[in-house]
Amino acid sequence: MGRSLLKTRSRQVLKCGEYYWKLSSLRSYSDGGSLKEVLAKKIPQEREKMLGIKCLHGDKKLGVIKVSNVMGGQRGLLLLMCDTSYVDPNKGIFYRGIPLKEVCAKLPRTQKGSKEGTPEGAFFLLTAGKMPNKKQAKAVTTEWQKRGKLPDYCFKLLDSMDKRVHPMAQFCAASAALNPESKFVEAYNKGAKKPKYWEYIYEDSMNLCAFLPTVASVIYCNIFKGGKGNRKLDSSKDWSDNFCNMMGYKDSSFVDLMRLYLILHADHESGNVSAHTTQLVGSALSDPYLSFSAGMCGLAGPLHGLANQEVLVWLDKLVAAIGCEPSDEQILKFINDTLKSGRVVPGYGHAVLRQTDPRFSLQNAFAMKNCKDDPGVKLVTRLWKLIPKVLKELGKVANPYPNVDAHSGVLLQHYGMNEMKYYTVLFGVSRALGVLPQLIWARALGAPIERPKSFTTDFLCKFLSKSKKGTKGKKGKKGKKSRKNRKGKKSKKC
Ligand code: NMX
Ligand code: MLT
Repeated sequence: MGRSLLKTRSRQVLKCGEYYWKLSSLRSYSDGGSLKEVLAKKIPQEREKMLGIKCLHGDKKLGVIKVSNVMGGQRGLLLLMCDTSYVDPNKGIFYRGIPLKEVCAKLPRTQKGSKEGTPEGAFFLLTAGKMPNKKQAKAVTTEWQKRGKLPDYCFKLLDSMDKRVHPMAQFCAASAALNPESKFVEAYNKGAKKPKYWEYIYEDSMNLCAFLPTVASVIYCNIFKGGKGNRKLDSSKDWSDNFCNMMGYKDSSFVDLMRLYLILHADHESGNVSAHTTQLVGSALSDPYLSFSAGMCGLAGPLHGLANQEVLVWLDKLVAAIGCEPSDEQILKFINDTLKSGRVVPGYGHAVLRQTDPRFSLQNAFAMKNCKDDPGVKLVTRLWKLIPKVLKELGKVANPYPNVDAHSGVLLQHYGMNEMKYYTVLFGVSRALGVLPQLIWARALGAPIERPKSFTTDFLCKFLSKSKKGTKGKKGKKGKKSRKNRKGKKSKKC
């Protein structure tokens, strides 16, 4: 592009920036401020950057789309933009550019005596894009304590649920049912303007996060503890501690495990089913309660979050079949029998990762420090060495190594949480910390409604016979055949 054209384009960018987002009317805030203040400062800069990229580079190509990509679950296509986190196939997840291990090490320890950072700090990091200081992380904890009183109608809904309704179905129902609380819906109906949407999505996200420990603990106590349990938030406790306390767990080591768990499961860029569903539904301007609920319906699938339940079901079957301390040969036979029966080995494999998931390794490190002699932990650690060998031999599994779900259940069981049907709810509570910041940013940057174009098989066959013709040359015999095909009524021979 010529210099003068570039200048004109850049001027246009600034012009649209000023016009559309009214940059000058937004206050500027210091970096040490609250989460909302940091966001309010960052958003105008990011809007300007995005607008510039779109205006200057909108027609650049990011790659080619192969038929196999489309038919293979869009694997490998660069289709989504997400700044909260990024998955490197070999190194795993980075929150805002920081490897997860470092995130865990650096998050401020705000609770006296705790060895872990808080999920509230992780929410700050994912949302604001910077590591919070102690005061900032603590401020999120205080905000969530203040906002956390669950409306009565939600308690009533949960109390009315039949115990056979799966905990994840209850979690999805309660999250969606909270939508009368939506500040976004209220503002939208009053005619709020697009540049302001993010502020209401932010309010809804903060409130939803604040409600989740109560929602999730009521589900736990209703299904597994005969409805008994404390339903009140304690202002001296952080988010995780309140959650554990309301479920009836007081052990400080378990609370630390919960803090770690809720940090580790929060975000995994935006292509995974729960994050993408939340984004997709949010793009129709459905409020965060509905969008999150939709994402959670996706997390409830056995190939996604429900795998943490499936792992424990599978381990229980293994122990029932071959005992607590089986030989390697017995384990290998059990794995092969699983595969022969047409089932996957839960907790292993990944669509993007090509190495052991660092979230698995971090849980294993916690286990080695706190409960290395636990029989479940020992078994999971042994399986880590054996399962990849078997999966590699199949020759079709892209990633034979363990993912996040392979470890979490045995740690929970060590502390007495044996209700495996409940495990995915814990994953869901954590996932809010990633998908909601993604939603705030989508509205802040004015992301449009998602609507990819689909095509019919017939279109594909016609397209393929045309491209076949192109490669064979116009005069070739086969070229003529395909021209005939094109004239024919249906081109089914692709
Ligand atoms: N056990 C047996 N077969 C497997 C496994 C596994 N753990 N992982 C992949 N395969 C098979 C897969 O079923 C497919 O077979 P086919 O062609 O006959 O349909 C083949 O290997 C190729 O699949 P991949 O390209 O390796 O995996 P893909 O990207 O399609 O799927 C998962 C990724 C995670 C869905 C898959 O690895 C899986 O089903 N794992 C077990 C379930 C699980 O642990 N899910 C949790 C993922 C993490 N999370 O929390 O969401
Ligand atoms: C996740 O955490 O969402 C899972 O690892 C699945 C994924 O990233 O595809």
